[in-house]
Amino acid sequence: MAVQWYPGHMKKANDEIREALKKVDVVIEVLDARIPVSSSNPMLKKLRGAKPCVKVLNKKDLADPEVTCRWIEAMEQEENVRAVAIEALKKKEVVRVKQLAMGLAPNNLKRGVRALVVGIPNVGKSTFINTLAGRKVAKTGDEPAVTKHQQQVRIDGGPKGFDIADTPGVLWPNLADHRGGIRLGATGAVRDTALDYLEVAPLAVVDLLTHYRELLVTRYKLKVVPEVGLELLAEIGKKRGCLRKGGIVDLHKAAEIVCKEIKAGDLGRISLDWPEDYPEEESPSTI
Ligand SMILES: Nc1nc2c(ncn2[C@@H]2O[C@H](COP(=O)(O)OP(=O)(O)O)[C@@H](O)[C@H]2O)c(=O)[nH]1
Ligand SMILES: [Mg+2]
Repeated sequence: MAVQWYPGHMKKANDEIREALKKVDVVIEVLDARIPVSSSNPMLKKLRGAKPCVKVLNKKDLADPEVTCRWIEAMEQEENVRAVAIEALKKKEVVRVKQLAMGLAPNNLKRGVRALVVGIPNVGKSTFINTLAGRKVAKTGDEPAVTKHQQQVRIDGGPKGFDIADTPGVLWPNLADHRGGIRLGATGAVRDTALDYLEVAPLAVVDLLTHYRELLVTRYKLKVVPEVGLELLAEIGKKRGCLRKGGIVDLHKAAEIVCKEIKAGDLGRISLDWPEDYPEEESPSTI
């Protein structure tokens, strides 16, 4: 993994978030719309307690719209939680998050509403803050963990104002959940160079086969569709000419192609976490 999370770092991040939460009225939790559970932090729900929360399903342009709708519905079952799908570069959609946050905050505040933006690396927190602020206040990038220091940003002043703070420290994803780790890898939340393509791709293609068989068959022009991950990957490799001497399929090359194309959204709009895979009591974010 590009970012190593050690118990010491996790404790520090936990303490920082706990302190930062005391100062705010609302939490804005940014998630990757394709993997709203796998891209969540396992401790956040507990840390947040009863504090109101807007769950932002960002990168909706890459996710399956129908699945995203169902996630929103499921998330809003929780009291004091609103959920919305956005593209962080679209001002109108980002402003909607602000409106939802203001609607959840106590209405007797003399000062403006204060919100804390939280989320694991690479979900689009900085992009969101920049779009809302209308200027580049937070560094963005395709690399996880770009934000190292907390930043406070005034969006509007006065009693009707709105202030946001970026996550202090770095929140980690649920490292105990292997399935989630694979999905984080497949969507590019974990940096390419550190990714073991051959570990991610066979499981990712089986994931895709479950819900997006047609997209997979169309993209790779598959005639034969094996159910076993490595065999399916080999079939894709053949179609893409990933062959070594003697006609042996170069699985590594095939795995790299598949990972890059899923990450780029080349297969179409896909969601890897589905609400029915996560009954409430088993949700990793409630651990
Ligand atoms: N397709 C798509 N990409 C996005 C969106 N929001 C952010 N990104 C990209 O995701 C990457 C990580 O964004 P960044 O704001 O740095 O994430 P942070 O680590 O959470 O602050 C960048 O390459 C962004 O351009 C979105 O709504 N759609
Ligand atoms: Mg950032």
